[in-house]
Amino acid sequence: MLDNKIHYRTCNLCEAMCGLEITYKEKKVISIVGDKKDPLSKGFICPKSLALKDLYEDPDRLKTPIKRTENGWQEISWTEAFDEVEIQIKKIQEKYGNNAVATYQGNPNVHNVGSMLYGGPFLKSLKTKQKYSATSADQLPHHIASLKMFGHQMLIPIPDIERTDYLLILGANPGASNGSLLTAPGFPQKIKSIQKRGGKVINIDPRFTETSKISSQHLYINPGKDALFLLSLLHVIFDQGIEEKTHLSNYLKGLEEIKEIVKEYSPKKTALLIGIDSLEIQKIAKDFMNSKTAVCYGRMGVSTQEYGGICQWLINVLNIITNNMDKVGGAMFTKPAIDLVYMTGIQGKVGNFDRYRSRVHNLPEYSGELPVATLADEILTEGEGQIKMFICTAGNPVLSAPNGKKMEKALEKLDFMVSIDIYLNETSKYANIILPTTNGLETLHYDLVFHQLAIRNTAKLSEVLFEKDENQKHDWEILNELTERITEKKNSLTPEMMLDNMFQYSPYKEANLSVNKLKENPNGIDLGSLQPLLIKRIFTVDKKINVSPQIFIDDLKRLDKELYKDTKEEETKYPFALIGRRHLRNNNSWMHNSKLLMKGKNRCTVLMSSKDANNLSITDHQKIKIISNVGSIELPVEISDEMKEGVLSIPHGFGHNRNGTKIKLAEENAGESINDLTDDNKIDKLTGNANFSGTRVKVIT
Ligand SMILES: Nc1nc2c(c(=O)[nH]1)N[C@H]1C(S)=C(S)[C@@H](COP(=O)(O)OP(=O)(O)OC[C@H]3O[C@@H](n4cnc5c(=O)[nH]c(N)nc54)[C@H](O)[C@@H]3O)O[C@H]1N2
Ligand SMILES: Nc1nc2c(c(=O)[nH]1)N[C@H]1C(S)=C(S)[C@@H](COP(=O)(O)OP(=O)(O)OC[C@H]3O[C@@H](n4cnc5c(=O)[nH]c(N)nc54)[C@H](O)[C@@H]3O)O[C@H]1N2
Ligand code: SF4
Ligand SMILES: [Mo]
Repeated sequence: MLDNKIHYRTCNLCEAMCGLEITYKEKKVISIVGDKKDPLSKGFICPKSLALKDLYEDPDRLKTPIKRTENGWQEISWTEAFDEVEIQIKKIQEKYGNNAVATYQGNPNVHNVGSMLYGGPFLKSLKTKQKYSATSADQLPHHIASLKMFGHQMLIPIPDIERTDYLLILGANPGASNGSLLTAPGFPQKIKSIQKRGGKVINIDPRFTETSKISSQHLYINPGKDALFLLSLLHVIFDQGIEEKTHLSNYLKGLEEIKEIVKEYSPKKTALLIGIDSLEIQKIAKDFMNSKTAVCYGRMGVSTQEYGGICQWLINVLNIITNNMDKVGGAMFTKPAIDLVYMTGIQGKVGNFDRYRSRVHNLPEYSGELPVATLADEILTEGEGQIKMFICTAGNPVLSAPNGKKMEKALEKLDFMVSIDIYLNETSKYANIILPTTNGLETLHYDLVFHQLAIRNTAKLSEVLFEKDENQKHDWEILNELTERITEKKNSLTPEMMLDNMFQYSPYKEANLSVNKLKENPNGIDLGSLQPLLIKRIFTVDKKINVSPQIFIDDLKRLDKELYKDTKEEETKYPFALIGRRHLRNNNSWMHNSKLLMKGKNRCTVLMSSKDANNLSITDHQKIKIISNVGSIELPVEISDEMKEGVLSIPHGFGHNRNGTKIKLAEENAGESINDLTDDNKIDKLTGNANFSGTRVKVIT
């Protein structure tokens, strides 16, 4: 009889980086609990981590490359698969040019060290401008704000939620999402701790969410109006007068400009549009500025708005002018063990914006990629530069990109498609070849991205728990093989060797970090709390923090023109504004095949306020049709006074009712996809980010 063994690792399913203690025997997980010795998470976990066992054991997971033939899917050898992909890339690029091959990198790439290290060289080898990722359906505005203000796309301020006295949360629901661009395992407990310390947490959301429930105060806002709300907060704060000199004062430029601009946005003028009383706006502004420390945090719900860029810019401005930027208890910057921001910053690799534009819709490039909202049209629109081949890595754009039905039409039209994925799902079913990868417990993990975004500096390496089967490949092995075949150059570095190279540049010299040292410390190593450090890292050309970048100032003209326009006609035709929602036991589109997570009642419902339901004589659980200008879906209603009147909510990531997939449990809990309603032509015109929040819809009973 073999004994039970213990394995420590970081959960890589969401951004929280919780430490896990896994008891196992041979190749069987016996239990997963929180690792109390993990210096970041200190024992916290959520129910999703337990699904790592389901993922490992899932009979639907692909383990061998498969090829779509006239007689259905056929298993093929890795050599045959790589040969065919190589031939197709070369053939199509030769015939139509490099840009005829497009790529899309989905969310799990950033949670996978192999994909992070080998994805870049692979994309580079293709020499194509048609690169896409989930970034432009998510956090793109954060990057543009950081690039334009601080001079580096990844210099993203992290709210110091463990030390702040006042946390203002807009468009984020850490109570369900566990936090994003803010790695803070146990976020909900931290919200409660702020209040226990005598501080306040204010939550602004069109829905009374899991986060609202534990906040000191929740205020309903009309979807899409946060830019106006932020402008009005700044109006009140400048009006009160702030002269205090800060450690950043000598490094700021553009203060006078923003001060002048916000004069136009008094709460009296904006309150009605925002849906928050002007006295409340004034109170929040004054409390924010008078708190010893305060920080404003805005995520998905504000990034994916029509003015997502303006929102993320103004959030930074608010934190700066109230003397809360780069300050304990305010918005801070990290110094991780592998300090990618610093390493790239000193080399001048800070990111780019708008060097060129997309072919069909003239949308701006961001650091070599184009907005995913235009991907389908780039495939469908004929002419020079049309996409003919598509390589999708750990992505499910049929369910995650706006206007999923159009995406399906586009994928059908391709000459060739490859998916690097663990499932035959709504997107990969359009591939000619699927290259399956290892996942979770079968992988080595070091978080290159989320240590960069965490509330505390720590370092942790997770070793492989269960060795992969002989025929399986890691993401990095697939990406590396493809890169070698295209470039005809051999790369024999493993992820461990690359990590060791990077540790040599670690700012923690005295800690002597290396792969081996981290293997000896499987719970992780604490490197201390965040410290002010921005001045040494301002990467703008003039070494100033730009409080009023011209692109945002210019974009305010669009806001002025559009936000005050008469929308009665549209609102009569489509009386409801639609928003999304996350659930603790969902993970975007791909974890609905886990038995453990699918327990409980149907989650893919439309939330509607009782007043709206009464007006339309809709009863609880009644199935209704929801219609937008791009499509319609049918779902049961859940009457819920969490919702603001006139606003509906549907979770994203469902819609597993498409034929030809192999995800049995997900198919049985199919739901419908909200992105069959969202419009690919609705974007933040400044950044190109998808605009999901506030999609106009009507309902038919
Ligand atoms: N309406 C609406 N749309 C949204 C959102 C929203 O809130 N509302 N959210 C947006 C956001 S924030 C994001 S990040 C995107 C996500 O968009 P995507 O990244 O396109 O979608 P995911 O659902 O994360 O799909 C991940 C894919 O990776 C596969 N996979 C999982 N693990 C691995 C692995 O280890 N290796 C490989 N190779 N494949 C793997 C899964 O099977 C799945 O096919 O969706 C966006 N879309
Ligand atoms: N359980 C779970 N956790 C996840 C994920 C998941 O799918 N499930 N996905 C992961 C990913 S990829 C990401 S990016 C993060 C996202 O993490 P969060 O940003 O916390 O995402 P959401 O939970 O979608 O929260 C967005 C909030 O914005 C609100 N909102 C919508 N429109 C507006 C608006 O116009 N104004 C304001 N003020 N609020 C608005 C919504 O009601 C919602 O409460 O979560 C990550 N964690
Ligand atoms: S919060 Fe995120 S990282 Fe932590 S256990 Fe849950 S899924 Fe894993
Ligand atoms: Mo995301």
